[in-house]
Parts: sequence; structure tokens; C-alpha cells
Amino acid sequence: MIMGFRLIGDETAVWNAAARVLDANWTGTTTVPSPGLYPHQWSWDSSFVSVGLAHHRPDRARIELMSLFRGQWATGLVPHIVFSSSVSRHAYFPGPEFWRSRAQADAPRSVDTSCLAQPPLQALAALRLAQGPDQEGSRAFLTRLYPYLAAQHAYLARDRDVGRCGLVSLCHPWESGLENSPAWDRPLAAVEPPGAPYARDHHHRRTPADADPDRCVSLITAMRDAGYRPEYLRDDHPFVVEDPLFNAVFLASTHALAELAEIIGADPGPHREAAERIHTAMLERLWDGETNCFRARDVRSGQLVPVATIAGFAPLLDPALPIAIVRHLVELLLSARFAGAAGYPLPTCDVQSAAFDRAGYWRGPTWVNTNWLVWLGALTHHLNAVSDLLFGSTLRLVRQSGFREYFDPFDGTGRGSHEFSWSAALVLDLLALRRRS
Ligand code: 2M8
Repeated sequence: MIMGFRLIGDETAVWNAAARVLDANWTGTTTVPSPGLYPHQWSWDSSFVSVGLAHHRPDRARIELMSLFRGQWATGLVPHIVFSSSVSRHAYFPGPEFWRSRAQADAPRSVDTSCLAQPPLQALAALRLAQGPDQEGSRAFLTRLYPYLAAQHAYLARDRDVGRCGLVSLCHPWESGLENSPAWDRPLAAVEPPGAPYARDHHHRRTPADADPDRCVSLITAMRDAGYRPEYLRDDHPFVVEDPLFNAVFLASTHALAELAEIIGADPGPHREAAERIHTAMLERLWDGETNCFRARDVRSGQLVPVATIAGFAPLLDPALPIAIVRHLVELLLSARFAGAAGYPLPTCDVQSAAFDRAGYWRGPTWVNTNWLVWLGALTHHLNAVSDLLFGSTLRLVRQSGFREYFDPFDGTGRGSHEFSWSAALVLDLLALRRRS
């Protein structure tokens, strides 16, 4: 279904191919990120997918979002994985038997989940639906969804502002969505390694590709044993990091939540105030005025992490970002540290950093979802040269290599899984939004 905009050149073929990927990965209630590698429902994947489905199958986008909230905890946490009961328990590690969510009083009884968060894109995705053609249908849907979104945002502000400075803290690298980013190397190295390596025979298929799987697994064990209590996270948990991408997404979704409140006749005021608080804290805590970029802050050491990554461009999603900072970010983005050195931008890590790895998982390759987030930020500030660059680069990648999970930033070679859902979904959004204007 192509509505209200004109595709040019071979864009119709790209559109149809992307739609076929989403159709193939649809299970009836959700779209798996990739059937072989990621056979369950991931929180931010589901949101990216809903953004694309809003143009292709808005009916499915609504089911997709609603099905994710089956996994919401009584605390408001939207877990990063909702496990499918029809998939073998060996299909993915760590699976339900590792997280043991049902042993937690606040977790849902009817479905197994992980116990971590992921960048909270759901309100932003819901707003895309509200802006689609079926406005009547979506208003009823949004009225149903709104309380779940509000609870999710309240949870993050209340229980996950571990540093008490107005930002959400990651308590695990997997909460970032950029699992193996070099930004986590230093805070992770400061975590006491477990006495014994975790039982690798538990790992039947693959473990998230971390630099340090033992520490990653032991961090979850520690959180689980403490019942995921906020007091434990605040007082004892060793990995606590404020990340610009997570918080920029939280800020953008908080603005979206205010707009949704207006649409359904609820009060947007508290969401606008929350957005203002995140905006202020992000500038105070994560802007590095010496090197003119945003960096993650390790709350335990108090230090900003040394490496500049793609996450530092996500604050462009903040409509109130001061113009001087916007200019610094554009300069860095176009420089030989990022787009200026890559034929297929944007690399996920500063290419001049020692940690950069053109093929390493989240350590250099270009991903469609990070391109899309920065593209959205560029649109927010009317940075046409940047949004056109990201649009062109992303389309070139999928035309050349297909809807792969990630890509070599220098020659566009596809890597990771094939027919990856968010790569397809976000290309639909790029095509739809560019042509509508
Ligand atoms: C990757 O993360 C999972 C763990 O959550 C893994 O490595 O197994 C990341 O790319 C993450 O951002 C994504 O949501 C997930 C599913 O696509 O895969």
C-alpha cells in the first residue's frame, strides 16, 4: 500500500522488496527482527518495524505495538525481549530460563520476558500511526495505548534515573541497543569479573556478540538476584552509564507522548515538563564542551567515556538543542572522523579512534536504524544537506547489498543477518516521508 506520495526511479522496486521482508517476518502478532538469529520480539526493533508498517500495514503496526506491551511489567518496564513460546528454548541465549522473569512479582504471568530496557521508541512509533491516513482508527487505538506508554515513561524517570541527575541510566550494555559499542569498554572493564566463566554449554545458538560476555552475563545475574530492585541499582550495581542515544530517544518520545496526549484529550503538560528536564540534564551531563561532542557518562567513575560514537549525534532529536551545538555536531558528522571518511555513512564509531572496527558488531559498521535516527534529527533542525546525505547513503546500501543487518561503511558490503526487519521498515519510512513533502 503506497499512500499520498510519489516514488521515483527504482524506488517502487525498493519499496516492494522492503514490504516483502516485513511480510515474510510477520508471525501473526509480531515481526521478528530476523527469523534465524533473533526469533523473539525485541522492544526497539518492534518500534522501528511499527514505524515502517504505519505506511505499509497500519493494522499490523497496531497489533505489533500492542503485542509488545503484553510484556510490560507492573512497574512500567517494557522489557527488551518478549519471548515467543512457540520457539525452541535453545533458539536464543539468554532465553527465558536465564532471565526467570516469572519469578519476579512485578513481571507478567502470561509471557516470559527479559528484565532490561531498550531505547524507548514506542511513543514516537505510535505518533507515526497517528499521522498516517487512518486517523480515526488510530485515535481509538492511541487511547488504549496511551496509559501503557505513560507508565513506561514514568518507570524510566522514577526507577532508572540511577544517577539522580534527570537522565535514564543504562544498567547493562544491552540496554543501549548498541550492544558492543566501544563506549561500554571502559565502564565494563571496571566491573569485577565473575569468579567462573558462565556455562558456555548453555549457549546453543549464539550469545550477543560482546567484547566481554562473562561480565555481561554476570551483570544480569546480579540484577536478577537483587530482584531488579531500584535500590540495588542505585546503591550497588557496578555498571551505570548515562547514554546520549537512549536519553535523546527518551526525550523525543516524551515530546511524542505530549502530542499523543493532545490527540486523545489528555494533559500534555507533565510530558512537556519532563522533556524540558531531560533536555537540561543532557546538556549538563553529556555535552563535552572541550571536544564539542556528546559522550556517555559513567556514573560510577563520574567520567565521560573517551570514544565518540554515533550515539553522540542522537541529541539532534532534541528540537531545543542550541544552534551552536547543532553546528558542532554537523561539523563532526561531516568530518573525516565520520561521514567524510566513509563512502557509506554513517559509521557507528569515530573512524580515527583506536576502537574503530569496520566489521565489528556496533564498533564501526553503518546501520540503517542509527542512520534513520540521525536523519530524523537532521529533519528536526532542517539540516537538508545532512538528511539528504543519510537518505542517499541508506538507499544506496540496501540497493547494493539488500536489507542486511549492518554494512561496511567504506564499501557497503552487507554483514550480519539477511532480510533484517528494521532495515526494511525504516527504508519504507525514509521513502514515505521524503516524498510526502
Ligand atoms: C542485538 O542485540 C541482541 C541482544 O539484545 C543480541 O546481540 O543478541 C542488537 O543489535 C539490538 O539492538 C537488537 O535490538 C537485537 C535484535 O535485533 O539484536
